[in-house]
Amino acid sequence: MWCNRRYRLLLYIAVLVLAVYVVFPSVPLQNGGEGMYAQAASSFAAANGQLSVKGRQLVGKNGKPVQLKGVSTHGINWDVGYPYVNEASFKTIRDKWGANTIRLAMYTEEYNGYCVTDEENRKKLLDTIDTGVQAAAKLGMYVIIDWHVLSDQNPKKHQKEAVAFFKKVSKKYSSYTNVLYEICNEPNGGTTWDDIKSYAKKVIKAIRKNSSKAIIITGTPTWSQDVDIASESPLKGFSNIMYSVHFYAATHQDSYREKLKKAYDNGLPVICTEFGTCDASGNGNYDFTSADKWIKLMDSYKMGYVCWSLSNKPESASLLNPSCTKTSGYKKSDLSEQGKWLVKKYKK
Ligand code: IDC
Repeated sequence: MWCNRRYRLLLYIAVLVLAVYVVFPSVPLQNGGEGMYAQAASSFAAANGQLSVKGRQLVGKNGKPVQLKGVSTHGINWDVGYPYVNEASFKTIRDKWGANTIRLAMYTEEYNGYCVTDEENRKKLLDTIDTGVQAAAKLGMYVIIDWHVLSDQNPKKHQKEAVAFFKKVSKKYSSYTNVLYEICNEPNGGTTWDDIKSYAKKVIKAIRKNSSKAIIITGTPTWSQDVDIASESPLKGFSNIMYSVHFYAATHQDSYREKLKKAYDNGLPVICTEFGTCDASGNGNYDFTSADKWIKLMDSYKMGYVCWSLSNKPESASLLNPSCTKTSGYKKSDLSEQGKWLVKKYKK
């Protein structure tokens, strides 16, 4: 009798355990060797794992092409940028918008940018990056840490700070397979490809000491438009390097798409880490016809792209309406015209 009761109890326990496994099949698979962070095994970043570059194509751990579709924050040094860096926000973007990637844009020289601010603010910037990386990891999204060179024009101007910054973050995130490093947003003001290459070599070497495989993306001359120039003389001696092309569809039309075609034909691994559907000022009218042409071209290359920007700042490039004060849980009515267009593209 006692024995029977004990067996019955064991049976109940066994059935209960089995039931839990049926209801939550992913529980024992979490953390399945995909870096030291918890993420759902079915997620995009878990499925594709450590990315690498094969020829001109970005591929996942199984060697199959991976297309990143992302959203960039506005500058995390501004209050139109950092409040949107939170897990609930990224979850909305993942689930409702269809994005698999977040870009954390950290300006270097604009207001409170990393190279022109004090230690306290630098720490805040690093904390925001950490919030973003952890949230993305948890949600199974890729995350691009962007050193947002803009008014400083030539990345060599803050090369020392860049090397120190990337040393720090690549060490901190060395076990994270969902982190990509973008080492200079948009060189401009006549910065040559040789300047960029010389800068890139230094920063890449610093990152490679901590992370042998992470994807590293370098900007290209003239606000990251001249991928054709980069394709004629790419960096040598490193692996998993990509080159960024940026466009704002109302300004950058056929002749700029030709540059991308040329780079692609020359075998350059290109990724679009920033685009908008308005003009290059981030304002003006939208040109969705031109934007559609860009998307079609990039899709034909299985190339990744990231849209500027997750903000309610009153400017055309914002994905949210100025009247939207939420920092997560965005509804369709909260989206700008560009936001609505983006969701249609990403969710298809
Ligand atoms: C713009 C922002 C704007 C901000 C300005 C700072 O949208 O709110 O005041 O930067 O200079 C880029 C840059 C990106 C720009 C964006 C739109 O990478 O920083 O953001 N743009 O002008 N390249 C082309 C366009």
